[in-house]
Amino acid sequence: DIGNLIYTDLQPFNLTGAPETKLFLSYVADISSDYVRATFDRSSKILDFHQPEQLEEVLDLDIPKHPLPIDQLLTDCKDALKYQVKTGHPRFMNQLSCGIEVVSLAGEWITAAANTNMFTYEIAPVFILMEQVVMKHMRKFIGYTHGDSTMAPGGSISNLYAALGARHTMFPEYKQKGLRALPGELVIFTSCQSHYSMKGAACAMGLGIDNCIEVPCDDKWKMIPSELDRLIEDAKGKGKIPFFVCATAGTTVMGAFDPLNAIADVCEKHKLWFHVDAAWGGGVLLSKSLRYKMAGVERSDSITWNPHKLMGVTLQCSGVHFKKDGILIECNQMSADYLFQQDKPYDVNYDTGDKVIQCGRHNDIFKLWLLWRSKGDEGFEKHMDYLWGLTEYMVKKLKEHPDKFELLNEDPECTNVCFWYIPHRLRTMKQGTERRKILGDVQPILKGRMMTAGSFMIGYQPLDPHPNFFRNIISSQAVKKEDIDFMVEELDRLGYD
Ligand code: ABU
Repeated sequence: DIGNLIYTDLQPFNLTGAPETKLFLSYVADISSDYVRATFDRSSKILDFHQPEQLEEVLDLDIPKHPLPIDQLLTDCKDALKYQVKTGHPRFMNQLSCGIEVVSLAGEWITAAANTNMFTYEIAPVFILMEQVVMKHMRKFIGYTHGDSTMAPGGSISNLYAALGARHTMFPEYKQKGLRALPGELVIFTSCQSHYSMKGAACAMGLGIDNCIEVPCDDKWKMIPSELDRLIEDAKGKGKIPFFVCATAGTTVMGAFDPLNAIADVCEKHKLWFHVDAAWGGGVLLSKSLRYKMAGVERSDSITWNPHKLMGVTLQCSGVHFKKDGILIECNQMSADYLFQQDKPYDVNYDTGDKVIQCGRHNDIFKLWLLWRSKGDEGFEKHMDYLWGLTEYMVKKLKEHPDKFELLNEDPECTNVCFWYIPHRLRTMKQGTERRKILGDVQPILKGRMMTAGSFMIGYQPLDPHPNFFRNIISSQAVKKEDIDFMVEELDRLGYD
């Protein structure tokens, strides 16, 4: 029994503490495995919802003055998971990243044990090589024959890297001189349905939100290329300097794919950098029957693609890929002598840390590599096709009940199914502003009820001009048709009145 021991009884403090250390870690692994088992148990709740002040009461979060015994630490581990939302539960369809793939989880465990930093080959030799192999493999799916890539902490930062690379290509002097090197105001173009990170990039880069121009979309939420062309001309007419166009492959709310070939034509005409934010939709590239949605992606200069979304890799796992090699290092290199010595006993091109604006970089590759090894390309193709099959099933189910569900995207391009649940009292109410207002008020109430019940979770949001509606995401391999059936029935049970 190790319950009364404290941290100094374990390694590295106690040099003879290997057996106790192993036992402690095996208990922790058991807690984690039990949590995974409960996650996949459909009879378990997704969450035990507490308001923040209630949760503060039931949890002991204080940092003590004196060491706590191992038993308490094990209880702390259990408690942390007890109130956590089971994002891998088959009925959790709330975010773009749902589900837990156990091979990827195992990868995350090993990653933590290796506890290294991805900035140099010196301290992460295997993982650096692994990253190069996987990034090259991803670039092959994109259609880049050469190029360079880096993993980054999330899609927003990946998009920022793309914009930084574009600016550097156009104005290399910016790196030394900053704003003084620019002949005028730089402008980014992105669709009105795109992720807010492009606005964030415009802020972070000193352009300002006003210089992140939103291009109107058509009735399928896709960027209109002729509008892009018009807005570029308009910006030029005002003396501004367009430099970057972001197309979206899988918009956050509706899952729309922008027409990449037509946007590429506009970019070529104006000689602008063409970036594709495929943080969400990138997984379609792995399926022969789905990759047509991103036709033209090979014409892009850069692309963001998050394996922690459709590919189901444990959070977080994101990357940005460039068609041309050398941009990341030229743009971001600071040559810190203490880290990136040029006279190391190996080829220092393998020290990838100077390609990014971060210094410390988490190892996000092992879990992706291990998962990809487990499935092969073939397994990932099946994985994508499965998600799309379930999405079709869900749309069919909702269409069977037109009195209860009103679909916003009747033919979803991605796995986002957007709809209103219509409570009984509204079913006979005539269409109009009043009904739409009530409908918009009802969805958050219903969301609150599902969180209290803990039976399933889906997200909601308004999207101009539409009031609040649900966005159901299918991105987990755990979801089955029975979960869709359950959701349809449960929405009606919780929201009927
Ligand atoms: N763009 C980050 C993910 C947002 C979502 O899960 O809905």
